[in-house]
Amino acid sequence: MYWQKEIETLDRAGLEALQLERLKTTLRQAGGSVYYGPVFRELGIDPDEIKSPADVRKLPMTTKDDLREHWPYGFLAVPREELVRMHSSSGTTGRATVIFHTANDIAQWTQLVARSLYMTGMRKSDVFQNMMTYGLFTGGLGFHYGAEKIGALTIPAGAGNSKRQIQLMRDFETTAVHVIPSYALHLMTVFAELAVDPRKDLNLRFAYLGAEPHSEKMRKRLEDFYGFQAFDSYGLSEMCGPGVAFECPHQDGLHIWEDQFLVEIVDPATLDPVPDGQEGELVLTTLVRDGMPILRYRTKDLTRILEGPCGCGRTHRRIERIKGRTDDMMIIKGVNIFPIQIERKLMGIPGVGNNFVIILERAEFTDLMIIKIEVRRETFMGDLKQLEALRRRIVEELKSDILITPKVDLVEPDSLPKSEGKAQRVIDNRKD
Ligand code: DLL
Repeated sequence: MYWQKEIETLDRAGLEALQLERLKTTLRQAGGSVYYGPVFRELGIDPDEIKSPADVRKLPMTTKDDLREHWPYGFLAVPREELVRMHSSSGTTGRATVIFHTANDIAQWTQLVARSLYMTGMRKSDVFQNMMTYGLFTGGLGFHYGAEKIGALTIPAGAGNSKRQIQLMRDFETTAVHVIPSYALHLMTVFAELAVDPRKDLNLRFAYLGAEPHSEKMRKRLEDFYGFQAFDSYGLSEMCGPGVAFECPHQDGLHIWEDQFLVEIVDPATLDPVPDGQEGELVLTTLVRDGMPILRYRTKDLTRILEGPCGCGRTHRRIERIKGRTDDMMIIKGVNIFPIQIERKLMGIPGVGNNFVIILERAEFTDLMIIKIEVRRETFMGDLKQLEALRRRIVEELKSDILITPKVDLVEPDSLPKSEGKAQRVIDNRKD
């Protein structure tokens, strides 16, 4: 049941000793980069003075802006000819950052993904359809290499082309898929159009959902429809890509692979560490990256450490499903709201379809939240009174959670813009 048993079950003392050794090596490596070299000299950082993984706090934090300002090669810690691959972040929040890998970096990352997939039950006999974009985005190639390492038959389907995806699943008896959750939701409409029932007509066993926030309710909805078991997969290109943290079969949080990353959770306002169990921003340090080591990277992702051991026997700590990014937070009439709170409510209401968008407007100095929600075809075509009842129910349920009253518009299935990549859930038309 383990891909790398010794590493996956290493006790805390062993793990910390490994982290310390790797942190020192990383610092020596990073000190050679155009960016970290002068920073280390200015702060007087000496790798030999690092005595425990907790000493990571002596190091400066790194932000996306630092990566952007030293674009493209400022963080390189090896000569350029050592690099074999470039990837980039999806750039949903500004100019994309680029990340470079040596052959060893790719090998380490491949092991992480293989370890994660094996943990969920993927084996050589599986047929794995990778429905993520191949290219600069890490979701395609990152998973591809990991699944091949296990020996699964890997279909590089890429994103989009929904009908072909379904055809591939049927023709080759796909057992495992990797998909962005909002796209998996959209695909449900296409299944209905083609009158294909995944539970009866397909052989899906596992799904890997990642790259964007999604709720437990969304997982349940997808599992009910497709008949697979869905695992949450977290990662970011700055650390490598997918494979940073992953759910095990116990599905109570995501194991974050601490042999390859040092984990901190900090208060996003003060940057002070928060106690285990308390929510904060995830900050990560690479421990095995040669090409482009990154120290104390502010992910902007909000989560918390789940305390206590996991029944699967792995010792790497677990984080809770990501709640969202600090920059996704909407402030409406002074109330802080995350898109996932709205998604979670909507996914639990029967009759609600597979897509929605939140539009923020400002009229007469007052903020207005409009939510356009696709409903199921039979609901949309059915009795107007029932449709109005559904609309009212949605407003009431949302109001009880987010404390403001949104304007809800129910729209036809398939009428809202959809994306093959990460969904854009919020359109903010407010002018400051
Ligand atoms: O999204 C890497 C990835 C690919 C992860 C495929 C999982 C599957 P980036 O494009 O750099 O990399 O975006 C990273 O996406 O900081 C989170 O805000 C968000 N994100 C990634 N996975 C999850 C998840 C890839 N499981 C950013 N839950 C991260 C919530 C996620 N948010």
